[in-house]
Order: sequence, then C-alpha cells, then structure tokens
Amino acid sequence: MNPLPFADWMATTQERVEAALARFLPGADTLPARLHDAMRYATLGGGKRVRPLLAFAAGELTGAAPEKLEVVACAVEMIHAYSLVHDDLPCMDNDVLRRGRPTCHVEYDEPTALLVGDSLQTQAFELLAGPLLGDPAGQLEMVALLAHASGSRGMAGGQAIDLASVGKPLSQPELELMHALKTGALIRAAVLLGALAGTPLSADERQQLDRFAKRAGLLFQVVDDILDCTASTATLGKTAGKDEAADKPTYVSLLGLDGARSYAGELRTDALAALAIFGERAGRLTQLADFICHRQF
Ligand code: GRG
Repeated sequence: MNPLPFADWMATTQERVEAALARFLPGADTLPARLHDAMRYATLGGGKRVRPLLAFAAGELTGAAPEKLEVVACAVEMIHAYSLVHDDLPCMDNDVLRRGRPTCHVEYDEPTALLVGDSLQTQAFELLAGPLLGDPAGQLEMVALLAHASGSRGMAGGQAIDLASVGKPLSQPELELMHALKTGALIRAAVLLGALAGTPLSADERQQLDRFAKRAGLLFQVVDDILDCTASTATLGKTAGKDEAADKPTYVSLLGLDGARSYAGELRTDALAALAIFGERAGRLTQLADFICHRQF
C-alpha cells in the first residue's frame, strides 16, 4: 500500500518536480539571460503541478524509477507552462494574472513571452530526447506522443477551436472535442508518459489507462469551468469569470451549474472504474482523480 498520506505525497512530489525543473531549465545567468530568466519565471514557483503528479502516479503502475519520472513529468510541465504563457498573450486570452503573479508578457514584454513559449516547448523535447532516460526506442515513442498531444491535433488544435468558438453555442460533443484537445490531450500524455517510463503494460491495461486518462482530462476541464464561475480571482490566482465575460461556451453554459457538477461526478466514476484492472497499484491515481474532482482552485 502507499505509505504516505495523499497530501504528503502530493507536497513531496511537487517539491521534487520544482527542484527538477529548476535543474533542467537553463540558469538565469545563461545568455541570453533575460530570456532564461523569463523562462524560469513562467515555469517555477507556482501551479498545482497536476500533470507531473499524474505522471508520477501513473509511473507507480509500472514501477518506473523516480529519476525517469522527473524527466517525463518536467517535459510535460514545460509544455504546459509554454501553453499558459501563449494563452495569456494579448492576441489570445489577453490576461494579466497567472498563478497569482503578473503574466509573463506583463512582467517582461510580448516578444520575450513569445520566445519563452517557443523555448519551453523545444526544451521539453530536448529533455525527453536527451541522455537521462537511456532508452532510445522508448524515448522516440515518448517524443512522438508528446508532440502529437501538443500540436494541431492536440492542444494547439483545441486552442484554435476555442478561439473560433467565441460567441457560438456548441453542442456537448463539439465542446467535448474542443476540451479533449485543448486540455485533455496533455493530461492524457502525462498519464501515458508516466506509465511508459516503467515496465510495459499489457494491451488491456494500456487501454484502461487510456480510458482513465481521457476521463481525467475531461473531468479537469469540467471542474475548471465550474471554478471559473464559482471561485474568486484571489483563490484561483488567475482572472475568474473570464469565460462568461468572453461569451465562451463552457460546461456550465451548456449544462448549468448543477448539471456540470453532476457530469463531473459521472466522469469521476468512469475514471475510477477504468482503474479497477490495476487494483492497489492505482491508489495514487484514484486519489488524484478525487483531487481533480474536488479541487477548489
Ligand atoms: C500559439 C502555437 C501556439 C499555441 C498556443 C495557448 C495554447 C497553444 C494552448 C492553450 C491551452 C490552454 C491554455 C489550455 C488551458 C488549460 C487549463 C485549464 C490550464 C490551467 O491549468 P492548471 O489549472 O494551471 O493546471 P496551473 O497554474 O495549476 O498549472
């Protein structure tokens, strides 16, 4: 069984990821220093680290070494940090607050923020493809998986649908597709990469883990939509109420608050059912699904 209480495991893993990110990112005095300082500003010292936590929890299913999990978790978090920096730019969501601090383009400037996103993205692949994992064939699979999840058929594609959907009512399947790409693809990649860092799963296990990962990604977004209209800016560390103000379709606008809450409950149940095949090995993933469902920020 998992010896540490969930809150302690989460705090320890978050600290481990923070330290690894600080090591894997170029130092703030490496030239060009302003760009590297901004990359560290955008990545370090904030965020829930949900994707790294998922990678570590999935790694427990396959006995993955923590040193390998650090690498895959940090690669995914770098992609996530890049997406937040670009998402906050004036040409996208145009926001000034992220993780309780000024957004990257406000703290530095727009061209720097653009380059921070570009550089974090390529840094993620450099890390994943580098010497630390020591398994070239496995690394190639990981690079392909993360690239697909981040690109036009994943996160960036979901963002494109999001931008095109402002002011338009979407059906639930259309909303689902947008979020499966924009938010879900990277969450799915975090889970699968964590598992890939250990011994291979059977085809059945991999299928069930994929089912869990997809449900968890959608659950994360449904809860995000709920929090956007129920939590304060101070609690979220980012501007609350933006979806409604921007006339964006959300699970709350589609299903109402109660409907969105009950849909979140259904997704949690289905996510947990997918973990049955793993028994006690899935203890952390179970706890994380609960955390994602009940989080307050
Ligand atoms: C410009 C080429 C180009 C690509 C842009 C911006 C972008 C690609 C994608 C945006 C994807 C995006 C921002 C999705 C939002 C997902 C989401 C709910 C983010 C918040 O995640 P949390 O709550 O944040 O995990 P923390 O701060 O805790 O890490």
